[in-house]
Amino acid sequence: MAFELPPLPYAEDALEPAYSARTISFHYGKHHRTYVDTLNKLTAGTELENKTLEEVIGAVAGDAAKMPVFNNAAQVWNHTFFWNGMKPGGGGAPTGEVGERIAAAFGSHEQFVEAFKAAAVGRFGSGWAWLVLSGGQLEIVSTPNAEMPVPPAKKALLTVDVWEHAYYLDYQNRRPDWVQTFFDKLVNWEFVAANLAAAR
Ligand code: MN3
Repeated sequence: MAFELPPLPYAEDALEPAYSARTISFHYGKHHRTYVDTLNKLTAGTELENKTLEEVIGAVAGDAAKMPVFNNAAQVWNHTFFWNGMKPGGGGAPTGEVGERIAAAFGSHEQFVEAFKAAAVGRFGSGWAWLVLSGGQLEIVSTPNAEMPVPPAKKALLTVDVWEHAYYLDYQNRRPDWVQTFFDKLVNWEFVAANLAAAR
C-alpha cells in the first residue's frame, strides 16, 4: 500500500486572500505531493512500505543512513498537520480552554503571537514553528528542515511552515507578516483544541 497525499481539508482557493490558491497549488500540489512520491520511491520493496507514516518516522528517526526516508516521511506528516491547522474564516484569539491556557502560559493572545513570531523568525533557513504540549505545559518551539516535536515528550498542537516555499509567493521575504496573518486570518483553533484533548 503506497503512501498517499491526503486530500486538502478545503478548496485550494478557500483561504484567499490570506493564503492564495497559487501558493496552495504549488505548496500542496507540488511540494507536498513530491514528498509523498519520493517517500514511495524510497520505501518501495523495503520493510518500510507497509508501515504507517508514523511507524516509518519512528523507525528511521536518528538513523543517518535513512535520513532521506525520514526527511520525506516527516515532511508528509508535517504538511498534513499544517493544512489541518488552517481553515476558511479562521484566525483571531481562541476561546475556551485553549484561550485560557494560552493566556496562562504566555500572558495574553497578543504576547503568544509575538513569541510565536520570534520563534518562527529565529529559525534560520528552513523549518517549522510549533505550539506543543510539553510536560503538561504549552510551549513554543521551532525545528529545522523536516524535524518535528517528538512524542511523547512533546506533543504537537499546531504548526506554521516557515520554509520559503510556504510564503514567498504571497509574502516574499516577509516571514513575520506570514506568521501574523496565519494567526489573524487562518488558524483553526478547533484543531488545536482537539489535539490538546487527545494529548492528555
Ligand atoms: Mn512546506
